[in-house]
Parts: sequence; C-alpha cells; structure tokens
Amino acid sequence: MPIDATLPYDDQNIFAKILRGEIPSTKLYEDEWAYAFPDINPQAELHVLVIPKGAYVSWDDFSAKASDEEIAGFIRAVGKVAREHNLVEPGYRLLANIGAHGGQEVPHLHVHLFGGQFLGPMIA
Ligand code: DGP
Repeated sequence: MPIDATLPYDDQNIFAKILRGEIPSTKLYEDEWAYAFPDINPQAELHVLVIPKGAYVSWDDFSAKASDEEIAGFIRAVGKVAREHNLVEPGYRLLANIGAHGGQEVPHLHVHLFGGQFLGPMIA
C-alpha cells in the first residue's frame, strides 16, 4: 500500500527497525550516513536498498531538511556501493519511489540499486 510521503516519520517502520538491528538484514555497506542491504524481493540479479541513517520519509524531506553533510554522505555512499560491486562498467540503475504516485511502500527514504544484468529500457 503506497504511503503518504507528507506524513511525519514513523520510527516503527521496517527500515527503522533494520537500522536499529531489531529486524535482521545482510549488511552490504555501512558508514556514518548510510546503510545498504539486499532487497527482500529482488527485481534484478543485484538489487540493493541504500538508506540514509537519518529519519527521513522521502526525498522531499531529505532534500529539504538534511544537512549538506548528510546529503553528500548519502549520495557518496550510494556511489561506493556501486563501485564495491564493480558496477560502474557495465552500469546499473538507481530508483527512488516517492509517495503514493511513486509507489513508495516503506516510509523511510530508500534508493533501489539494480545491477548485475542488462536492465533494458526504463519502464514506469
Ligand atoms: P518501495 O516500493 O520503493 O517502498 O520498496 C520497498 C522495498 O523494500 C521493496 O522492494 C521490498 C523491500 N522490503 C520490504 N520489507 C523488507 C524487509 O523487511 N527486508 C528487506 N531486505 N527488504 C524489504
């Protein structure tokens, strides 16, 4: 069920629980700003979720409220995940679903990183 991305942050959401270690996940990357783990329902050979450690529902409140340091740290972390998986060549895809029209299900900002195969044209 897609969420209303304007709602306040709910610290009981599943990714908040993963960040706190209350729900298990396989750590693929972690630094001060970000945490990355495999998607439970992979849509490609490699399907990683990268999430900021801060409490942000969507790209909207992240871009509006996070510090420049947090934003830079998160974006750099996404790039590091891609490099660590040797994806720079032949490439990969990043996707963030935001709010109801974007089909966002989990109310903690996350970037999907797809790779490990030819992904074909982008579909909505
Ligand atoms: P989105 O539609 O962008 O909000 O996608 C949420 C993604 O989160 C979806 O691809 C499945 C994934 N997901 C949901 N619950 C869990 C979980 O408990 N563990 C992991 N690893 N992934 C989850």
